[in-house]
Amino acid sequence: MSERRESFLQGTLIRGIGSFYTAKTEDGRCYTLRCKKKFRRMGISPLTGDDVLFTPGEAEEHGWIEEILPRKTVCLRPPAANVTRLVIVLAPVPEADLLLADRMISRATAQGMDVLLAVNKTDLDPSFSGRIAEEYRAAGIPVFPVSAREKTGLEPLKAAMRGALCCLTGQSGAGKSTLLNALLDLNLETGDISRKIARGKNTTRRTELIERDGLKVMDTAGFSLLEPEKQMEPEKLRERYPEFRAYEGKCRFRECLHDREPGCAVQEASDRGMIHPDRLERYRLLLAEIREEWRDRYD
Ligand SMILES: Nc1nc2c(ncn2[C@@H]2O[C@H](COP(=O)(O)OP(=O)(O)OP(=O)(O)O)[C@@H](O)[C@H]2O)c(=O)[nH]1
Ligand SMILES: [Mg+2]
Ligand SMILES: [Zn+2]
Repeated sequence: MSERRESFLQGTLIRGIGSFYTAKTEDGRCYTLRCKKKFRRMGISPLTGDDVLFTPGEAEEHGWIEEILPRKTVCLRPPAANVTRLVIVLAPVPEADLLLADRMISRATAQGMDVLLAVNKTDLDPSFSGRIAEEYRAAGIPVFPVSAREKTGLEPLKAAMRGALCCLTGQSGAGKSTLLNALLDLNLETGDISRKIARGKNTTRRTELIERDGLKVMDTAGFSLLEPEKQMEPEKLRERYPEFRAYEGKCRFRECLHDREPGCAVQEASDRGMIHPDRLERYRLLLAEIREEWRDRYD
């Protein structure tokens, strides 16, 4: 086996279309591959961002993915592997859904990813990014106001994206592809919002990894719903809120979930303006949902 392994090439999957994947090697060459049936039997599908060992195909023939190397992180929505920095794109139009953003932040934090917020379309509402920055300041999540259309604010965001495999995510129409085009001088397909709604479809359909100008970044299909997490202990959620950490162990009850229990240090911090009340309110909504799933876990 080890002898055969040495004859494999190693690369990163940059896209998958149907059952065909494209792997890019370190020297920049691209190979079309299919996935061996053994992976399906094991219940594993390759994801964009996966590092793989593969056998290249002869001439025009496709090759085969032989092995998927251990993943640092996994996202199922959007489907991506090995992302270490998540860039959530928010915009005033279509209206930003911060509960959805908090769900993404919670999942990313649980996997040890860094999170950045890119608040796009500042040309439409210059004050919106300030509101977002206020909500996430206590969590230490950096906010980058940008206008992909007017190409403003791009350099600080670009600098913050260097040195990690980044993934742009967020609602359809927030401007992920337009932003990547502006950041990296690309020509990804974008679509206007009314057309998206009319078609009920995303413009970007699949995850695509782009390497350019020292950045490694994925463009992904937007979405507007994220299912509640199953099988998650309610006590785990509070650990995913960086702004709660300073108050750990300071509530009257050790097991306090910061859900309006008496003597809650997190509530007191929020009353003193140290934690944004809306973010705390949304934490409680997510907590209620996770508790319900947890209660029904054997159904
Ligand atoms: N005014 C303004 N419009 C923008 C800006 N950035 C993007 N848009 C517009 O927003 C619409 C959606 O942009 P896309 O880049 O396709 O959005 P997306 O997030 O990639 O959407 P999906 O691929 O469907 O997930 C397009 O009409 C863009 O022209 C901006 O900075 N300002
Ligand atoms: Mg797109
Ligand atoms: Zn508490």
